[in-house]
Amino acid sequence: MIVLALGIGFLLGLLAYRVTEVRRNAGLRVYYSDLNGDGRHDEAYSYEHGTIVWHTMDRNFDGNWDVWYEYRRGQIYTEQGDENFDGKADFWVVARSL
Ligand SMILES: [Ca+2]
Ligand SMILES: [Ca+2]
Repeated sequence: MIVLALGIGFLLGLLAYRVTEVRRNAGLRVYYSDLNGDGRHDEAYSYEHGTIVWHTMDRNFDGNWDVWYEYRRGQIYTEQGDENFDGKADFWVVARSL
């Protein structure tokens, strides 16, 4: 019963994030979402053996990622952001300890 509930919760989560494509390669899975419905991916979550390792977003919907989160042990370790959308990170925040 718990497994069924978790499975349903996972599927509802996918719908809530408008997952449009899932790519698998060995232990890596990447879930892509189209947040504004224009047919292009705007957000991606990468999982390695079921644990999140990357999350990236295209906040201005220009087709280029502009914020990147790196996870370690399931928690955000670094955040990089491209605030002026020139393709280069303008800030980089590293977690104090993990
Ligand atoms: Ca889009
Ligand atoms: Ca962008």
